[in-house]
Amino acid sequence: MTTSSPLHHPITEDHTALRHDWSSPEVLRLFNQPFNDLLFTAHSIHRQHFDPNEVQISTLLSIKTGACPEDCKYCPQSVHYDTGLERERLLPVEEVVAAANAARETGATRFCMGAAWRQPTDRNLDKVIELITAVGETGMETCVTLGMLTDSQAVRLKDAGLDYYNHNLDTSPEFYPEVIKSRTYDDRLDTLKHVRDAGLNVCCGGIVGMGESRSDRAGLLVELANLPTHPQSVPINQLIRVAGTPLETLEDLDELEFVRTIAIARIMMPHSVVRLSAGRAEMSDAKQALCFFAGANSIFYGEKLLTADNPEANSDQVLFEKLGINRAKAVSDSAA
Ligand code: SAM
Ligand code: DTB
Ligand code: SF4
Repeated sequence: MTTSSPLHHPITEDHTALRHDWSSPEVLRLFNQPFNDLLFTAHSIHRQHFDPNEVQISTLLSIKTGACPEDCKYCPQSVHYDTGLERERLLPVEEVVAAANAARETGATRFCMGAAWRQPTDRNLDKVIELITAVGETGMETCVTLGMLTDSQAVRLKDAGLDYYNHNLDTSPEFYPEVIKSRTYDDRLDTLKHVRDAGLNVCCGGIVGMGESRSDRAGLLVELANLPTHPQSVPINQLIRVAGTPLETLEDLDELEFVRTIAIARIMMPHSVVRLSAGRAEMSDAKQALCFFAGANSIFYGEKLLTADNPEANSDQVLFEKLGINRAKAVSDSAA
């Protein structure tokens, strides 16, 4: 018997049921389990909390592209690396609303807007708030990712009606300085606190395949699950090796190791929506199917992520049909 529940959990969490005291050795023991045992556990937990045949759809739009002062080694938008990316100023509201309406037509329930900033200025925020208001009027959930936020900026976003803020921890605290020098892990934790305290839903995850060890993957998941509240949404990105970035020539991460990471995220954060995020354009149908079995229940849909390619909408449609996966309905639809 499947106990299904909508893909949208309220912001409040049942603290008695969820753990926030994971240790790295314990999580490494999960990683070391036989693959079938791990996937069986993850899938069983997944079924207790979600409809296993339902996936939530988000669509991304880069609202301000390139020329970012940060030095994140994976990122095509950093000013430190020559990736041949055309920079663009903040997009006008009409263009953003047109993209949001197009995304809604394809079945997306959340529209995520990303800006290549270290942190927004208060004037930047005025303009983003206009975008949030306009996208909110389409009936979609809104998410933005704008870099670091102060506590008062987070409150302004909440007051403007924003639903989710995305800010990733990216990797373990130990591996982090190998990837990013221009802001610290604690800076990220501070922003997450501001977002949480403002009452926004938190979207927070990381990237795997950046040359980190299994212990680092365990360390990232420990940090995410030991936050005071599990992030409502947990994006697990597979590194897209963009030409011109320092991580361009890294080796492939073993694909079953990626599936294990998804499975363990599901076990540790059983109520969170786990998103199979960047990197799907390079994944086979079979790998994605294993990720959905392991507990992933959200994707980015649409031919572009922020700047990188995502699978063609049509091939995702075919994959969903082959797997018998349905798109989760919008909150407003499921409440009806
Ligand atoms: N500038 C803001 C920030 O970093 O907080 C928001 C946009 S940033 C592009 C959002 C996230 O995209 C990053 O935290 C990272 O996890 C992910 N990302 C960026 N480049 C990526 C890549 N090449 N492969 C996988 N994920 C990537
Ligand atoms: C997240 O964790 N992944 C998305 C979203 N949050 C903003 C971004 C992926 C970016 C991939 C590289 C690009 O498109 O530039
Ligand atoms: Fe800038 Fe965000 Fe890219 Fe880092 S990940 S370089 S902060 S756009």
